[in-house]
Amino acid sequence: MIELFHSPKSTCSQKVRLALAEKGLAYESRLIDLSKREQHTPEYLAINPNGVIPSLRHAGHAVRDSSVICEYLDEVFPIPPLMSSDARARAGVREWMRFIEEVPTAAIRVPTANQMFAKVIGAMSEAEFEKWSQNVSVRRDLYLLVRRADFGDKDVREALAKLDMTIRRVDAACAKSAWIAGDSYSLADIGLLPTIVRMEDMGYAAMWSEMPNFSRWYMAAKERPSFKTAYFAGSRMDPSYKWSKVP
Ligand SMILES: N[C@@H](CCC(=O)N[C@@H](CS)C(=O)NCC(=O)O)C(=O)O
Repeated sequence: MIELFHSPKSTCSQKVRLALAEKGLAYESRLIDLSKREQHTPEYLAINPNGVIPSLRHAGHAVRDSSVICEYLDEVFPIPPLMSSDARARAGVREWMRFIEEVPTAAIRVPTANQMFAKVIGAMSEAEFEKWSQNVSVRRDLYLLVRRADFGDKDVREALAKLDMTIRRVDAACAKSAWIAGDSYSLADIGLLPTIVRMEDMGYAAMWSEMPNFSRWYMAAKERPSFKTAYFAGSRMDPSYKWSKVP
């Protein structure tokens, strides 16, 4: 049995849902409400000590981190493959995965945080913030940044420059192949897709309007049946979405 601890709008959860859907795997959904800090409950921290989602439990064994989970699923359920059988091609996919984790995945958190929780976190007293940020050691840096009085435009601009660099690299890669890391849809495509969907939902689609290869890649990725399954109702960011109260 596969259990997935996730939330509809979490981009990292979306990655794993895309991989599960590509494999045609059913799972028990364990929803974690981030606004209620359910990621910090002792029960959840026992599954994932980082206090982040997603986590997967397969036959009672916990696997954490979206990319690790995706690779685990690909190894345990190899058909259809999301990695090549050739070691060099696999290295190519992994190079993209690491780049995607380090650059665009980190960058998208800045405009997301700015839009979703800057107001709430910025308005917290020191004591409220300390209470709220308990157990979030892996995200504390971002939250501290968000608390800075001038958090906003400059940080978002820097993040968008990294996202722009990513889009350009993908556009160049997709001039040579159908998908990011070759002619098969792979974990590299899955790794990037949720970031781009989030960008579209935040109104940044104009950034790739002049990039035909990138645009073709994005359209083809959204046309796969796995997209509809992974992005069930409520998974996209509502443009008017704002956290309205201190969680
Ligand atoms: N490297 C981790 C990062 C997971 C992560 O940051 N998850 C976010 C949601 S996309 C989260 O749980 N945030 C909770 C929080 O910031 O407290 C992965 O890919 O699974």
